[in-house]
Amino acid sequence: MVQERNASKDPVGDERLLLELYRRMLRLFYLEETVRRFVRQNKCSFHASSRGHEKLQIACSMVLKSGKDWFFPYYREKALMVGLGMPLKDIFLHMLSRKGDPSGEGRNMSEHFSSKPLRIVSPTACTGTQFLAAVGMAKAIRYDGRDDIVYVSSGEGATSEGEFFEALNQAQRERLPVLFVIQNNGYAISVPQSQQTSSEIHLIARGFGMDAFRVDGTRFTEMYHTLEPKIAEMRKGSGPVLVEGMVVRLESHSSSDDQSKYRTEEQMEEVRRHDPILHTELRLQQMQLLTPEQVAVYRKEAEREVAEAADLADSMPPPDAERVMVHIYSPVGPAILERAPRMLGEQPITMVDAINHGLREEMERNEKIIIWGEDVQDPKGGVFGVTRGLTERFSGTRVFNSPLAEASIIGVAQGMAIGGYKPVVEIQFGDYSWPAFMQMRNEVSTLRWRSAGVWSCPMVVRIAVGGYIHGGPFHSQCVEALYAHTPGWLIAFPSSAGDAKGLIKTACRLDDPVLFLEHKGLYRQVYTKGMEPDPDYLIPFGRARVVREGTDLSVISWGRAVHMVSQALTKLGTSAPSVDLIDLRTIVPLDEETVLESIRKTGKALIVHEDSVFMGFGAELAARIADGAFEYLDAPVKRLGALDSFVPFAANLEAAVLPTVEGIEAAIREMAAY
Ligand SMILES: Cc1ncc(C[n+]2csc(CCOP(=O)(O)OP(=O)(O)O)c2C)c(N)n1
Repeated sequence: MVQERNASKDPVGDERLLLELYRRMLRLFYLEETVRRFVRQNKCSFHASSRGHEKLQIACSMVLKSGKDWFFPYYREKALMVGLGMPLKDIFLHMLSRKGDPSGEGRNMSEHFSSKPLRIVSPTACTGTQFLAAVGMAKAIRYDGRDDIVYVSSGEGATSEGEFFEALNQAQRERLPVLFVIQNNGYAISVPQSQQTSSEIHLIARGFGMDAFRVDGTRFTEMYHTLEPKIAEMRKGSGPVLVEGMVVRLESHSSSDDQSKYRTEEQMEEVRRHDPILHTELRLQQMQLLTPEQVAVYRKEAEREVAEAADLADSMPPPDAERVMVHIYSPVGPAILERAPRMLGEQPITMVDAINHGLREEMERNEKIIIWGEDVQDPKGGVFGVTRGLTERFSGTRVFNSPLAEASIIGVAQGMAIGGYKPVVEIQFGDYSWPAFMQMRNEVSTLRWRSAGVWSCPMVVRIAVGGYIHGGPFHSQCVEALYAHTPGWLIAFPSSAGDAKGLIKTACRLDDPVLFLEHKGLYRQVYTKGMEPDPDYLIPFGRARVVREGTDLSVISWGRAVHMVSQALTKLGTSAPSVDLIDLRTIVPLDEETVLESIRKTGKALIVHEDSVFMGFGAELAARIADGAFEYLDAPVKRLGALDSFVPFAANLEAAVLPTVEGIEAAIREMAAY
């Protein structure tokens, strides 16, 4: 270790801080140089250098508390990792995607660091999605009454994403402890900031009423002096802060980019004048804190440290390919005692009541369950009344309205789930789940897997779906097929009150994200009513219900279509074939065995669903039947669903597109005659 020369007081009041900054920046420098070499050697396929951002990132690591505060970083933050104390070997294991990579065992792209002990939550490559999860984590911290701070960062380009605005809005409205750190290097790949916005990032945040300011991110003293007191205030509950750090990008956007195509040599010359490391090195010498000889020793020491870590990581083999499917789902399921339910009361209940009672019972059992969504709070209790009475029973802290922003509903739920809560959120209509699709498809679904089981976000997303309510093209969609195509989610789609209660209760106890699809045409239907199962009755996911047994034809269905099949059979009366009617109840996991067993008995399969036929979930079922029961089939597998159209508004047009009882009747007759 170098002996530092005694010198005059530095501007921060503690010269050790400057020396520590320098030491960490040097580590970063050699780290980036070594990664560059690994890229040239084809050992690393994605490198986004943090050179030019390092002072801002390390300053943040020095004003925040590593291991206590929470970090939702982006892909250009190696310097932050060094600053927070991530072991250099771990950084290389991740950059090289080697066995033992603690950021995700080689599943996540390099530059996406994660660490449970350092509270660095595994990021995705999506620009801007992280803002909402950070807000959710800050909410969890607020609920716990702790004084941790949540750091979330991005470049200036990513602030054009809607999630950024949604996050500013919610963090400020709830005065949550989120530190937004926007690293403005002037470019989003090749796009200059002038093509992103006519405003300035900190001014945008001020528009939300947030405490926001701009600093020169290449100067330590200014940043440190500005940030330190702000952080202290934030710990006392002053609310969110946004800092726009003006930095430079010294390298190309990434190893896949060549900035010489859009930045001139003169521009680069100017940028290099702001090199944060050279600046500090010069300053330390001007302040007589280090001699040129000591600078050389500091450099050598950092270079050696980095080289050792790089060699160690480089000696590791690639990750185990056999484990690639591990951690898509949790290995832990709820303990379910399989038995017939004990029925409560004298009167049958509707599906709305069943879900409401299920939620009520689970909230009583688990105080971590928090419900939010558009209009869910009392007195309205949801546009379909499913959550009615729950705010009154459990308070507005546990059941409340969200802003009208679906990406926020899901993104914030992810963060709160990571923070140990169990969000049970509502998306008012399946048709409006699409603003949240990025969160559902890339964030929530992948978290457990991409972090190799280190992070998870179990939650329930209730979504009202389905047509036959004259809701037109934007209040009628059946969304199961699009979501079933995304691993990581479990999907329930009940057709009766009793099943709805048993399944929502299980959903609330599962350790995975669950999509709970509720057909709004069934909510208050007389034919979905049933006696109420007791509070201990849980239905396992992946267990279909055989609605009626028969020998001639298997009909596989779910949701409202199950009732339409029953109605068609009633209409057929004595001329009906003997039908095995299977209600899947859950789409994921799929009870393939019950389906195949039925077909082995009947030799014929008709799949009936409400969603359109092309690429509907019936296509998957038909393929599985072909794979698993081909030798038993006496007829081609038939699918019946909506036309490959949108659902129109006028009653006669709606009837022309969605499946009809008459159509099902005809299909059953046709199959029986085959
Ligand atoms: C949602 C999304 N859209 C596009 C991309 C592709 N992309 C990756 S980085 C990037 C530019 C981001 O620039 P900025 O936010 O300024 O950060 P910087 O890389 O400059 O640090 C783009 C367009 C992405 N990863 N995610």
